[in-house]
Amino acid sequence: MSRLVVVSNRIADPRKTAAGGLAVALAEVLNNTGGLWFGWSGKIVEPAEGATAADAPVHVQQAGSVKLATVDLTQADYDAYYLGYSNGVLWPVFHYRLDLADFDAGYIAGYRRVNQLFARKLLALLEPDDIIWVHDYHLIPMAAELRALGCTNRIGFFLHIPLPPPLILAAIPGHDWLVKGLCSYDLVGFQSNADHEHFCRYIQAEAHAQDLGDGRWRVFNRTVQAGAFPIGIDVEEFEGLTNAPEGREMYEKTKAEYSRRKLLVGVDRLDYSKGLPQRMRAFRHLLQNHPETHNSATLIQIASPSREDVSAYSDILHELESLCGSINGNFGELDWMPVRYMHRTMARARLPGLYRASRVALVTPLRDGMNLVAKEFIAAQDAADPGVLVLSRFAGAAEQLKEALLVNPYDTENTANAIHLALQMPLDERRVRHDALMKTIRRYDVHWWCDSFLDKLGKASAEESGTPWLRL
Ligand code: GDG
Repeated sequence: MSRLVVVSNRIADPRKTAAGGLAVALAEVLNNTGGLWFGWSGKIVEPAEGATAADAPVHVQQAGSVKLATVDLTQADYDAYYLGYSNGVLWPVFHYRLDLADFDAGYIAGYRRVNQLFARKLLALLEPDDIIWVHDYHLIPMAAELRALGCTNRIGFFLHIPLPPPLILAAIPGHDWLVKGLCSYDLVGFQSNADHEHFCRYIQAEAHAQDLGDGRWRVFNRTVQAGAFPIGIDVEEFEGLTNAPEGREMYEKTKAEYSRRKLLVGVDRLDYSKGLPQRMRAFRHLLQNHPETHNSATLIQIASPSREDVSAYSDILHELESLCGSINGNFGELDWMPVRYMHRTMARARLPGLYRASRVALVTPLRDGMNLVAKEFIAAQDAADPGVLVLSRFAGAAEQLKEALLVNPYDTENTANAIHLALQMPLDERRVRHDALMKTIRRYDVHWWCDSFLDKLGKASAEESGTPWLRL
């Protein structure tokens, strides 16, 4: 069996439970193959005198049978590659937010420099038979940079965030360079059929790609395969967390504390893609138009701090704080606060208890690759008395989770009505919906995601993908 090499911007120590389902799933495959996980160390370190960023050492550490290898970044590289191009250009545009993109011409060079640095450092650690799996928007040009150094290993890529329609993608200066980078992989995976379709439409319209069938394309003089591989969660691991002492304790405490109310829950990174102000407006609309919800419904919103050094994030923080404050000010009573908002990260072991104690989950991003919170909420429910998922139609998860209450988060009134419906949904209907949702998340769990992607990548013929490798 070939060794698996995972490459991502940040790596997680798979032995730590806080790492989450994705790290756990990747760790399982990495463990089986004695694999390697490569990425940024998370540290910013300036080169020693006389050295350059290219001399950065690789830190190697053994975590069980998995090898973790990381590289530090300089401040200039971090600013251009991470803050600038990845999170100032790709993140907003891929989430359809051209208005928030900062197309500073200097960023792209830093983005490319770090991808080249990673490629050079990784190459030295590779064995001929390794299968390489690169993750996410920070590292789109990795395969092309590895190819340029002579790497002939099989390389796959998975995009965790959405891919926008061709005309939005084409607004990025150098979009053709990025897509050429994608086409240097042997297999490119997307979260949803919609994202996959955007890729196909782009390469047909802009690069005259020829459809070879079965997701394979002839483009830029080579063959690339693409498909949708919706990511899932480790359902069993999450059920285990729900029934573990900390999960149960959180559940009991929350149930007791809110015994007179129905709880609604939102758990998101504080990010403009997650639609938090729109969600608060919908909740306010509910309170305005359904007085019976006063004193009886409480929304707990966890907004975990995220990318606080990117400026668009402080705007969303202030908007959210002001909305929560005004809702509580206008509707709250001495013994009832409609919104409990926490700008903190909650321990992972406590999340399932909070989900289980909640009657309704609000997962209403304006755009999301998948959204794992939706799946975690389903997995944490008591099947005999389950809660209801209100889900944005613009989350990748909406393609799979048809039995949720699907909403358009831009439509305040309809979202408020869906929340109202969810709060009142009879037990029979909640059970039927939950049962169907549970079947879907069990079938398409994180192991299915890993296995189906790696199976396809393993079968993608390196010979067929062919040379010459694309030079970016
Ligand atoms: C990207 C894509 C795609 C959140 N707050 C806390 C906390 N979380 C955990 C959740 C969940 C994860 O973080 C968030 O996952 P999402 O899927 O919602 O979103 P992104 O972080 O934006 O991830 C997304 C994902 O990649 C995977 O491909 O689904 O579309 O944007 O697991 O539980 N965890 C803890 N405390 C918190 O306060 N411990």
